[in-house]
Amino acid sequence: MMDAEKPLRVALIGHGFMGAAHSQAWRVAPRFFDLALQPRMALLVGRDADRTSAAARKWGWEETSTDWEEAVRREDIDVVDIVTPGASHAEIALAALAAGKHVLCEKPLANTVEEAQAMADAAARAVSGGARAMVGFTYRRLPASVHARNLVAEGAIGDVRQVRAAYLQDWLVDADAPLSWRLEQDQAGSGVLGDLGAHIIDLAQYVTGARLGEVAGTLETVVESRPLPASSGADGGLGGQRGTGGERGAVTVDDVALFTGRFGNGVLGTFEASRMATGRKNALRLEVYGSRGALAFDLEELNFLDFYDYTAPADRQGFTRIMVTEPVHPYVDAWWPAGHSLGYEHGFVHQVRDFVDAIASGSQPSPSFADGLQVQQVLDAVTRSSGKSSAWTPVQ
Ligand code: SOE
Repeated sequence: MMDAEKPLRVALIGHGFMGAAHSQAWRVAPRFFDLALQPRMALLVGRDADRTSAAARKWGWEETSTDWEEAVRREDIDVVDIVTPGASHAEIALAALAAGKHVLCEKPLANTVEEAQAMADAAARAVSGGARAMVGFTYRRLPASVHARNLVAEGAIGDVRQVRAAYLQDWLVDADAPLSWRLEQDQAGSGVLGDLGAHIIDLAQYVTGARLGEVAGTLETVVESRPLPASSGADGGLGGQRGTGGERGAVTVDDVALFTGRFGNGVLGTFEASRMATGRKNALRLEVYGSRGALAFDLEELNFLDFYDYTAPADRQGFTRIMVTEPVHPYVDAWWPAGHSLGYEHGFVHQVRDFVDAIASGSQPSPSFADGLQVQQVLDAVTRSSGKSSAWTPVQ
């Protein structure tokens, strides 16, 4: 039995938007879940000493550093949590795993399949030394997502016939929204395909229990140059920031990604990811249609799951809006009484709960780095397919 008071000393590498979400999760998870190990927010790492110190004071990290390799070297760090731009995921994760640290890495796992493969191989090697690794697809950790997966698995909608997934934002509709690392190939690996497309690929595969085997897609850069940012903020963009109004730099990634996928069981799915969907702020929608019913999940109404029972008498068929806020629903009993909603940040808190549980029990975290590699292979297949007039392209 693990000592429930044994600390799990965490180093967070990065402190942009995901730094805030992960900090909140490390702080809140032990207050709402009985964890077998007690996370300690030991070290926050960032490039700028002043900004990192300010973030540490704001979110409750004990120490700061501007050197991620310190987090990897220190014997008094157990977990390295990576929330940097994708270009540094592999380097940091490989070093941390080699040092025997547990690693949590934001999505997408890496910028290339080669990097993701190296990370998955390193995570597999590290298991025998006790280290565990997880990739951060948090939307599968919302109660409605888990409930949807359970309903599909128990046959509530019968055989899956078709899948539709979209993840739409509009923070880049303005051509004068400034450049940021998310718009540069060498930093982000891809644009909306990896940023939002990765989420709907993972969620569609998680809910249906099937994996994509081939895809045909199109990537589009709608605005090809943008004003250089007024400041070098870690997350630039994401709405609100203005450009310098002067010199412009090239956008080297996609703004819109559209693709068709065929799952291993032959089922077809359509996928849309966009940062140009005016009025859509964080609109992820997954629809799964089956022989006996259907499910629909909308992130902007994440406490609900729409369910259609095709076996009901014809005079009373219709989509039922399930409020996924009952204690019987996944994760909910740790929070509030029935009907009291959860939010975007709770997926991150549940992620910490599940990661700490896996570390404490020695089990394999899910999604693993191998799962992250498979999503990277889908992203790569869409990219290879794009420009081939959407030819079907095997995922490999
Ligand atoms: C920006 O598109 C972003 O922050 C994504 O990078 C996150 O993964 C998503 O959860 C919210 O939107």
